[in-house]
Amino acid sequence: MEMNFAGRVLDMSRCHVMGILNVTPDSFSDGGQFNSPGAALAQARQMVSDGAALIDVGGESTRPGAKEVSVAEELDRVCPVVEAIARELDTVVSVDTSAPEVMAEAAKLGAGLINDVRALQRAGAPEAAAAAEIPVCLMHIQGEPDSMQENPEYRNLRRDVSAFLTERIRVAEAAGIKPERILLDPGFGFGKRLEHNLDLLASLEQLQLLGHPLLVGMSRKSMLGHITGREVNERLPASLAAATIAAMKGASILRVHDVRETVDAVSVVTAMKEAGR
Ligand code: 8Y7
Repeated sequence: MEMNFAGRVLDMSRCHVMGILNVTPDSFSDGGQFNSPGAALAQARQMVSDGAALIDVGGESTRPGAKEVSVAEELDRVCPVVEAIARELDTVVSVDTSAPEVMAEAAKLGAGLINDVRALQRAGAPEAAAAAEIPVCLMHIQGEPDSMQENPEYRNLRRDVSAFLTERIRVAEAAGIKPERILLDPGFGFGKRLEHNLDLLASLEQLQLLGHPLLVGMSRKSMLGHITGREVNERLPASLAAATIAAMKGASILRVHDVRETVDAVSVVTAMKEAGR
């Protein structure tokens, strides 16, 4: 169960930690802290030394209600950082983008994963991802980030999420993306209320049945705020509990802000799984 991320190979039967690196002026939990390429590289270096196997570089805020950025602006923010991390650090560089131009350019600069919260729904995205010849994460989303949390409804949540991902896999493969390069993500918080997020977490094993490794992101999200009543910067314990549950349930990659702490939590799950085999 290995996956090749532009030359770096990860065993997807184990759980890895992906550090979040926002290069946006407006991200919800660490907005504006890492805007220059040098500061971003320093933050990435720290996350890699804390045990991040991947770094997810994002230049478009997808928090509910965020404004869209132009492709030119996204390229400006993301490319120098992708290039610097790929050149300097021993880690997989993931590019968090929905824009085909950014996918193509980032892959040229050494990115090893395309993380598209719109699951290649933008025109030209499936073809760009196929041509990049690196893995892609297809995430479930209902609606668009600016309006997705307004009143999300499902006929049958688990079936709807599964059907959406199955269709996106079909589109990806039709464009020439190899099945061994596809990861899936239930998209916690993307057009979902608390009850939806909890049901998807409870049934995470079901998504594995689609036959692709899972990437999940719950770090500091409002679902954890709703459960605990904590503000965004006080959600580390809840984030670690969520990460532990996802690792137990077989997630291959956890997208998180707090790398060091999450690596420790995951190491307990991994140690238990190894002992139990
Ligand atoms: C996710 C994500 C975000 C997620 C994947 C946040 C970019 C919102 N969440 N990508 N991106 N999965 N694959 O709160 O859950 O971090 S942004």
